[in-house]
Amino acid sequence: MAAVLVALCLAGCAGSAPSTLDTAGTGARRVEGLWWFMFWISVVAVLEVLLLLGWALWRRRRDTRVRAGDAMPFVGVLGVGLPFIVLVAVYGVGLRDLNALIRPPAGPELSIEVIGHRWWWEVRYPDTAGAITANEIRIPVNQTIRIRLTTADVQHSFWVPQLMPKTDLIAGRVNETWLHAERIGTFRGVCAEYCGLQHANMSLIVTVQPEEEFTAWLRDLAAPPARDLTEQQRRGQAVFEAAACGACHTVRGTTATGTIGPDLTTIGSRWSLGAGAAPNDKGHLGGWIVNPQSLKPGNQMPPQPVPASDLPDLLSYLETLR
Ligand code: HEC
Ligand SMILES: [Cu+2]
Repeated sequence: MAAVLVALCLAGCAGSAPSTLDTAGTGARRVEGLWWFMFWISVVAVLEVLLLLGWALWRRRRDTRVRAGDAMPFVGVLGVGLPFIVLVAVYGVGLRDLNALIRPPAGPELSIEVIGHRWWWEVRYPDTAGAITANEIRIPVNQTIRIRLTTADVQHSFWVPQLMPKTDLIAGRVNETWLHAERIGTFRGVCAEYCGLQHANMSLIVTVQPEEEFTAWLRDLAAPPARDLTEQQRRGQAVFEAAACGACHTVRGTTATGTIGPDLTTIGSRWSLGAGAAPNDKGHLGGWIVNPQSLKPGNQMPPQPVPASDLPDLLSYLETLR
């Protein structure tokens, strides 16, 4: 049993899983502080109980004439008084942190809208017309970001453990939270509310960048630079526009304006396919298009009957969308 627990802990600690104890955001740091506070209180409480138990066993052997009433001061002080003080203290610290988490440390400098879908994230920068992407968020470092959350279908929950605590996405309402990243890096986010079959494959990546890098990225996202397509890539674009893709997907600057699936304007640079279901390389992209159900069973994209002879052209076109 102990060996299993140790193995589980090592597996959990050694991997690259996003840990709430390795924080890079103001909100998550506060939660981490609360975690350690409660951890050390628990350590002291367990030690206290073990010490008293040891002491009781030791004393019982020596002195058999203890009367029940002798224990009353102990029960009063250590059994009632101390737990009361500890619980009130934890409650007070918890309230203080909750209160601090409601309000951002400074006025938000940037707004982002996140819309949950089964099973992917739509991401919009409402202050920059046309800046839409999916399953990834980029933000400038050391700025306060307002995040407005809603859902297109069922309930989801937005959680980037290293940066901020969870906020639910609830149908018919907009929840607001904030994010303040303190260092540059890439942080994984997940859906933290069970939302159906592919709940586990509903991840996103938050990339924290220096401000100039972020501004350049946002500009290109809103107005993708003109692309010089080769003959093959141009054939691929024709395949894309002739197939059903445009009914569900948007590629800005083309006839594809669907909104059922993720915006594909920058699919070529995305970190994954299917919100973390598969790596984004040519092989997986081809497999995804022909049968997305094998890589992410149950997802909302049906298999696409693209002829094998057209697939290489389509793939080389999709790779240019970055
Ligand atoms: C009926 C709607 C529909 C059609 C038609 C459709 N897709 Fe999709 N597509 C989706 C949905 C929904 C997703 C999101 C699936 C998920 O991650 O759960 C998706 C995801 C994708 C992704 C992964 C995007 C990402 O960021 O992870 C790619 C690439 C893609 N589709 C390409 C295509 C191509 C190319 C075509 C045409 C040959 C096509 N799709 C046709 C609905 C559709
Ligand atoms: Cu979800």
